Amino acid sequence: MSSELIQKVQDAIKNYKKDEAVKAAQEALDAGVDPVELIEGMTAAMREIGDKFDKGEVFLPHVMAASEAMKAAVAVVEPVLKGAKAGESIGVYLIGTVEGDIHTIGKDIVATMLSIAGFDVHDLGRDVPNVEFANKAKELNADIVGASALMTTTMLNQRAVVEELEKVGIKDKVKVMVGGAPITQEWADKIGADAYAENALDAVRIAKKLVGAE
Ligand code: HCB
Repeated sequence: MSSELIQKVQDAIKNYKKDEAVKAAQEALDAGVDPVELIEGMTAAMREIGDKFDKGEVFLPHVMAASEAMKAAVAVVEPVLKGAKAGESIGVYLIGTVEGDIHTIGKDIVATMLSIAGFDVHDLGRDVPNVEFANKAKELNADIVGASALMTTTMLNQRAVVEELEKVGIKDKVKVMVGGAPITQEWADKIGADAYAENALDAVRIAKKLVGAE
């Protein structure tokens, strides 16, 4: 039952049907589907669209329509997740999508899940200048800086963020976590990041470990 309802949301996203995605997401929640499982299902649907785009089977307007449907469906699930938010802050997590990159869906999901887990999350948004990550991290005395990059071109700015943190003298005080579709553990190691997270659940688990909350 639960998988059928998740499938319904996935189909709506893959068919670019925003209203249906919203309706199906609400239906799934009402039927008691786990909100985290629901978001994971949506993520898988979005990845399929990305693969099709890669193969030239769909084009940018399709990707935009699917991402609009996904964002609308995520918005239905978010209040439910936020209702489960933990009380006291376990650390300050500064997150943003790197300079030159406007992909926000994954970053937003990570921010929501971290916030539910008890982090005090500050979201810089998208296309964030490298230096802004460093300045804001210093100002907030952040525990973790999370830089999201979805393109092979913009992932280079994750390295630039690490360098900016070094320049303002806080690289040894703050942990850097990197994520996004083209990112790997190998890349994280190469640029001197402290951690790589493959998805939002991973991000929460690793972030908790980094601040000693697990
Ligand atoms: Co976009 N796009 N796109 N896109 N896009 C990608 C990323 C490509 C891989 C598609 C492809 O070619 N196969 C590709 C990049 C190729 C490359 O590497 N060079 C690409 C391209 C080329 C572009 C444009 C340049 C297209 C154009 O204009 N010609 C343009 C970018 C402009 C720019 O940024 N300057 C563009 C635009 C768009 C939109 C606007 C249509 C839309 C984004 C809407 C939005 O975000 N508000 C979009 C989308 C949706 C995608 C795909 C299809 C899906 C991305 C997504 O939302 N995935 C993507 C294909 C793909 O990723 N395979 C495609 C779902 C989320 C939930 O997964 O991986 O983002 P996620 O996040 C995960 C995970 O990575 C991790 O946790 C998240 C949750 O589980 N994580 C973190 C992410 N950040 C983290 C940070 C942390 O601290 C910790 C963990």
